[in-house]
Amino acid sequence: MAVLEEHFERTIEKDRRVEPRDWMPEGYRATMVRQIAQHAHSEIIGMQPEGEWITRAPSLRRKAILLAKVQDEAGHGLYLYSAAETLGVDRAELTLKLIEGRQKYSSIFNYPTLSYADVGVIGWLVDGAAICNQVPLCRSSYGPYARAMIRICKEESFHQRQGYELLLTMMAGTEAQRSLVRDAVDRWWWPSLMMFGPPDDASPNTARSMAWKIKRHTNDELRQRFVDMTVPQAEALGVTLPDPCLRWNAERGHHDFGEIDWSELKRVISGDGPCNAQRVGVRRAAHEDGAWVREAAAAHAAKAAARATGSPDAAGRAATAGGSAAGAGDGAGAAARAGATA
Ligand code: FAQ
Repeated sequence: MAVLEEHFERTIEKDRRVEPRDWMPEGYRATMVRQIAQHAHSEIIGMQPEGEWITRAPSLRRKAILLAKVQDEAGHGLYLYSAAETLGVDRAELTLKLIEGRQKYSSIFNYPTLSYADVGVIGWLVDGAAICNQVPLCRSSYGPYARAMIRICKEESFHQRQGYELLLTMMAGTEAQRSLVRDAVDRWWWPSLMMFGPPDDASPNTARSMAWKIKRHTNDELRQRFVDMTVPQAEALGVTLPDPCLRWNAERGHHDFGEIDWSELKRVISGDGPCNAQRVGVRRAAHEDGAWVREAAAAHAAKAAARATGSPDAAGRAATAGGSAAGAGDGAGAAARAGATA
């Protein structure tokens, strides 16, 4: 045990990656499962606010871009659930925890998208904040998470640009379009700053996660980086960020900004944001609607295994699974039949 522990400590110290079969302290495993699961849930729930605008996109081009972006978020969720599974947890179990409110997802996705400008602002600010937070996670100590993050960051970078390009187009349009952009920026600015988590002196996990090199920067460091990165982009866009205290501080070499309403973050995280119930409700309904697909897929896999091994046991299990899938509805029956003849 002491040898294994020493090996783990050396891996962290030498900045090497911890891999799934390596020994790791239970606290490290639990922290990774917590962070990766919350991150995966955020990507999946995060499809909803923008997804609501796919059918209302103002042109075919905008619809194609938005569809691609929302599909990317689904892909990110899947890579991340796969990374979590390397730690010995089951994706079905994680999904259950999400829809029963036992696991968190990012506060940012509990706000409504009121106009098409919100799609642009989410791309610019929310994906911008996500990039700031996630680029350092490409060097996170857990191998599967760090590697998943590389592709995710490349795609987030496309998302951020498409959002900014949409806003540039709207700002060059009519006064009504500019006003939609300003309104969206006013609503999303403060919640975007909250994405980075509580301030360092109220962040119970940061010190341990930094020591294990899971996190490479504190919440406040990343929040500051985001503000410094975003201010010149706002100027180029021609919008004013809704913070009268926002100004360059030459002494610090950073922008100062106003006090964040931490009570709002607490409220939203604890389930009382404007859209929490709706977001989890939609996810729960999608999960329940998909039950027949899972059952049919399991029946098909069992039949394929039975055919491969010629095992009567497996064949029996296949028949039972196929029967329950067929009982789940018309679609399930069709899928089970397809499985039987495939
Ligand atoms: N919302 O001690 P800390 C995206 C919780 S993906 C909700 O500071 P930690 C892509 C925290 O979990 C966005 N909960 O925690 C996209 C902890 O609770 P616990 C998601 C929050 O882990 C774009 C407690 O508060 N990104 O946007 C929040 O050291 C557009 C104490 O906090 C990630 O998940 C919050 N904002 O630091 C998709 C990135 N902040 O578990 C669609 C990976 C804190 O102890 C459209 N995660 N909490 O009960 C991280 O970097 C970290 O987990 C932090 C939190 C920085 C989020």
